[in-house]
Amino acid sequence: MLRLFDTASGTIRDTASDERARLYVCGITPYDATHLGHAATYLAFDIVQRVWRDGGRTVHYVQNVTDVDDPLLERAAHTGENWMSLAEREIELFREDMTALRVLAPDEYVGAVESVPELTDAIGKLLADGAAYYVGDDIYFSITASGHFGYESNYDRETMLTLFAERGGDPSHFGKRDPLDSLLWRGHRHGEPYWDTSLGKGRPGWHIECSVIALNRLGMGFDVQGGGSDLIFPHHEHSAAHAEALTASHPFARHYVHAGMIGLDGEKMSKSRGNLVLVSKLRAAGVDPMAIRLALLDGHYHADREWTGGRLPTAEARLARWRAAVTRPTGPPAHDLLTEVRARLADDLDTVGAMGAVDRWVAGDGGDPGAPGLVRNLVDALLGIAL
Ligand code: 5CA
Ligand code: ZN
Repeated sequence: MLRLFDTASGTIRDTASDERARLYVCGITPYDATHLGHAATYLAFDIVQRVWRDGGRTVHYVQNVTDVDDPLLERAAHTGENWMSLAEREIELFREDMTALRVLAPDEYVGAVESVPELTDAIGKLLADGAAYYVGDDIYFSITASGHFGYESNYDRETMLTLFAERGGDPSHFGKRDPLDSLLWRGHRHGEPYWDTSLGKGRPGWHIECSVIALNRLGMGFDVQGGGSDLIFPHHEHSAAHAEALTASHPFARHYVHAGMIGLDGEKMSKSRGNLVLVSKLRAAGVDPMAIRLALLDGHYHADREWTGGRLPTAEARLARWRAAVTRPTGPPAHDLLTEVRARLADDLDTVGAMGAVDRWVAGDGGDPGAPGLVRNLVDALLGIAL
């Protein structure tokens, strides 16, 4: 049984008791290339999927791609590129990076653009139910429409207001009923893309995208809603509240799981700050993607952590040791190692502990001819490292 830290309850709890596990992980906003922070977050959820599959569960994994939103449109306006071709190029690069890192692909990879009809249907229903209201041509969600608003982040109102302003919200927008009410639909502004719909001309807001894409494919009460910790508020709080208002049921997800932020030079690695180490740049420089993967898994997913120049050489040396060890004709018996790696990963994805156990096997000697093959397979299946 995989146990994961759930942000909403603040505890480590069992996941997915059903045979079919349902996973939603927030996807990229494709205006710049995948950096090591994104990669670390998708790797954490890749381990979730691998542990579930290893435990005999089938996994239904849905991921979105925010292929129309302010940061993408702003970047395209800045460089003069068409926003759709920018998105298309960056999505392709992201997929190449994920494939190189051996991240298992989601079953459904769904864009906001292709989901506009679903999104307008949902927003129309929220309007009809009194959970949403017009401010001019824009439509806002009323946080009072969900009886549980705040349960996911557990932040106090002041923290919510601060984070809302920092992360794409508009607390002081005139005409809103509550500063924390979030944008569901943005009425058409000159120069911006729009759809001509029953709601009027405009484009969808951000939180409703993940809310509806997840709800319509996984249903309510799915197992894990995942992303980086910068999505705890407002994004995951609001997407849960939207779905809960839409269905008059609770909760949206059973677990809210958040990966820590990867930092560089003491600051969160981010496209807007520009302090990036790109997966594609490392690959182009000839770095083995398996070394990148090992380096990122050598730290607990939940903790904020710093990327430093020393991490890659350490991972490369470890990878070489592991590769040498599995090409030996014999090694120490490895059944206990398999049990230990499984136990470490099931305990809130303790990849550091799992990798330490592999190190100990690698350093040992023994005469079991089946062991090197078993270790190669378990490292491949559970950690996603091809030796
Ligand atoms: N499209 C939205 C989600 S619906 C979005 O946040 N896109 S993103 O491209 O900005 O981020 C993609 C994922 O990477 C998110 O889960 C985000 O939390 C995560 N992420 C972004 N920066 C970092 C970082 N420095 N460290 C770890 N994870 C990060
Ligand atoms: Zn999302």
